[in-house]
Amino acid sequence: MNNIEVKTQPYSDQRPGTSGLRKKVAVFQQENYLENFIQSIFDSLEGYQGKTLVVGGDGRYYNRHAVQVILRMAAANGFGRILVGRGGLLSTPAVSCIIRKYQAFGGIVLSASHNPAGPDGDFGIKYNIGNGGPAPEKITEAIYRKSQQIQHYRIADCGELDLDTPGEQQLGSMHIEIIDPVSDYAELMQHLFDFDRIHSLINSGLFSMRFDAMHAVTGPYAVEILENRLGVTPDALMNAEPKEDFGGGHPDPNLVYAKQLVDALFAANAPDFGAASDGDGDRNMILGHRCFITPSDSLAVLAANAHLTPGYHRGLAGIARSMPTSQAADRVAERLGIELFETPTGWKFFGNLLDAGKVTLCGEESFGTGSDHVREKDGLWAVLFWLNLLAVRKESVQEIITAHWRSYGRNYYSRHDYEAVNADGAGQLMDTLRKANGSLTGNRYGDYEVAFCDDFSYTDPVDGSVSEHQGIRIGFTDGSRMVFRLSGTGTEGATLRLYLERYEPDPERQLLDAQDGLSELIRIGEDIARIRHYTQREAPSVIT
Ligand code: VG1
Ligand code: CO
Repeated sequence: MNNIEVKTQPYSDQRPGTSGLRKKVAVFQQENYLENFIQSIFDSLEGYQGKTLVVGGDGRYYNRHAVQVILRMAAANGFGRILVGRGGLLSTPAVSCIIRKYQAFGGIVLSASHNPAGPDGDFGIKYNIGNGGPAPEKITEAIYRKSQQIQHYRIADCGELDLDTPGEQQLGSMHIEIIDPVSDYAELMQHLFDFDRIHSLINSGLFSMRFDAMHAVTGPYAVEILENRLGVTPDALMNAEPKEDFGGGHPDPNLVYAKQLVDALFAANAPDFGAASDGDGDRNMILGHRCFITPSDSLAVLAANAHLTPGYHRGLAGIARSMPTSQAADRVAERLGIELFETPTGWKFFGNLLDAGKVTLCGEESFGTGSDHVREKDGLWAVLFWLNLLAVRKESVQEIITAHWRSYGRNYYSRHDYEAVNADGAGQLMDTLRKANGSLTGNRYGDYEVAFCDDFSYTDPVDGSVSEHQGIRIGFTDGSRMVFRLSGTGTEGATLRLYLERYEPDPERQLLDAQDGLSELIRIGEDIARIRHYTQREAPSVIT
């Protein structure tokens, strides 16, 4: 078998965003587009000759093709071994788990997460480093620079590889191992949580649940872990078969896109527990009988109860949350006497804190929760964590959350997204806010007075790297906050996110719907930023 060098030209738009490079499938299908990016990844790495690379994706359209290309390019570039999930499938947290377990050099994840899939949908590529986590900005910027200079790529000249038969193959001097996508991950979960106790709860006859895999990658994981190991009945697993177009859906586990599950959990005879995961299995949504847990509250509840699980019974080193995530977890950290870190949006910012042993749990408001067991957020992990808590506490989801609020106070929280708006308008909105920064302090809006306004900048406490312009924060004297930022994962126009938060210590006033609890702040936010004017939208497209 020969390796060949193919001449190519740079594309100008290969800068990774919040979570890898995400584009329309048609963009990836341009000549050499995929190959350029893969070669740029390899060109920005050092010392991988003869080492192991993990490859897998969420199974969306173009996944199989991309895996074929990556394997041939990895062989031509000198990797020694490839671990690839059967059928090219691996969830994002499973890639992280496998990189760590087999001490691989790194991994490539093929996913555009919750973005819709299919020939007209999105595709994405993410590089993960040897700790199992997303490449830090230093590396993603290096990849981008390489992509601007690329002249040729290297690829093995061979036919289609068999991705479906477990076992070993040889491609030139590189070994390829087709591995079971689920077993290593399932074993790790079993180690962290009390499967016997969860099994008893599920089979007690007193508990019912639903899990919605949204026709994305977590289907096989849910079947093996929830059904085979924990005894959940097959009819409790919804949309468990992965499809290349995710069944035409939008595998984003939230109140808007996971409607089928939400309807089931809010029906008259609703089950006790409901959960969903996203396209690549790193997000989670938690529901109880006619009740929804915001991801920010979920992080706080997991932190406050972690000692009840085998994996975390020794307690937590610290907690990290992304800046726009609510401060509910801060109150738990304070009571536990542990440190809380506030990072920019995106899981890559948690890696150093986890590696340094400074934090055990991490979370983002965007339905992401995880811990030091891997270096990605982890959807099924969060579901199992909640099941473990329900099995130990023997209370309902609703009882657990109201007790939490009573004890710590409630952080009313919501995110309003204006998706795919005009990019210039969104840019102007942010610029105008940025310029107004200093002059807002002291302004009064109804009951609220601005205490500070800034553009969030983060200095990594481990390596000192600085990340600027991570979102405009407006804080009020009563501790309420709003944050404005533009999405770094969208593929159409711009997406404006408005994050809103208000603290309510009084248990008598904690039971409002979040939109009602935040109504005045919502109005103020729309006003201050002149959202209607700049986005030409009357209302947000998604409210979570
Ligand atoms: C969004 C979320 C962010 C998350 C990222 C990747 O980014 O807000 O919290 O880490 O998606 O999640 P942005 O830049 O669009 O706000 V996933 O599940 O897409 O890998
Ligand atoms: Co995801």
